[in-house]
Amino acid sequence: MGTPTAPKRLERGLFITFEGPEGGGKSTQVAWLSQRLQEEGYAVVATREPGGTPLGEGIRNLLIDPQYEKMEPLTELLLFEAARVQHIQELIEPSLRAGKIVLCDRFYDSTLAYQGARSLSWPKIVHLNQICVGSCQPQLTFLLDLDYEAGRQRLAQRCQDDPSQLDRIEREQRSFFEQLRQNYLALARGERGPTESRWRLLDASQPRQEVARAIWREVLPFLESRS
Ligand code: Z5A
Repeated sequence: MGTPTAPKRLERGLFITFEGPEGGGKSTQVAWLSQRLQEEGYAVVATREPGGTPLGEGIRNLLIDPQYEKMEPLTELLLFEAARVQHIQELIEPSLRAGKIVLCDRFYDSTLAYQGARSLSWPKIVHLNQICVGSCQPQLTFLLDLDYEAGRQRLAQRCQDDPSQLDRIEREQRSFFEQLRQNYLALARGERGPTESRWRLLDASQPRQEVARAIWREVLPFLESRS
């Protein structure tokens, strides 16, 4: 039996984030891409926000618990950012330094899109994101764009049409979800600040395999340029 080969490491790691409204298929695509990259021999860390560390997962439970329906928008913002600081320090940066590919299901753009749909000022959110994220920036960000109706249908399937299964944020009004989708589209199109070349806007209503193929096409050049 031959000795197993060590996973391939990239010189500076590679940080890829997945964003979008609920039901867009982020978790599905993170799992697929993670498997594909590992089959190609890369060292991969698949993680999520809020979460990714024991403390972050604890904060996640607070954030999505429907019993805290009275959570203040600023409290919510600070909890997302607190979980993120822990995630970056404990998992993301050490993994990138070790040359791994980090796939993250949501990152700070979720805060801009979701908390930006609440009664918080945009500059305040941007400023807090800068403090908490610092130089830990993704090189590639996929926006899996899906309209409200399609996202809700997928969510209904997951919850087996039982509204009591919805978490605190999933219980928001339709207008909230429509606003956050517009926030995402504005970010990806560079309408809320400088145009950032890291964005890739994908139609998440396509079949899973089509979305996965589109993602792979975008990831390949990054692997080639960093190997
Ligand atoms: N949030 C925030 O407000 N601020 C922040 O800073 C951060 C997050 C970081 C928890 O996130 C909540 O926190 C979230 C945003 C907020 N609230 N909401 N709503 P989350 O990522 O855990 O929650 P989510 O985005 O709602 O997860 P999700 O509904 O599971 O979405 P997803 O990961 O994009 O989709 P999925 O699990 O891969 O797929 C959902 C279903 O659709 C599933 O049955 C799949 O089999 C199916 N699916 C997936 N792809 C397809 C395609 N292409 N066709 C058909 N069906 C598909």
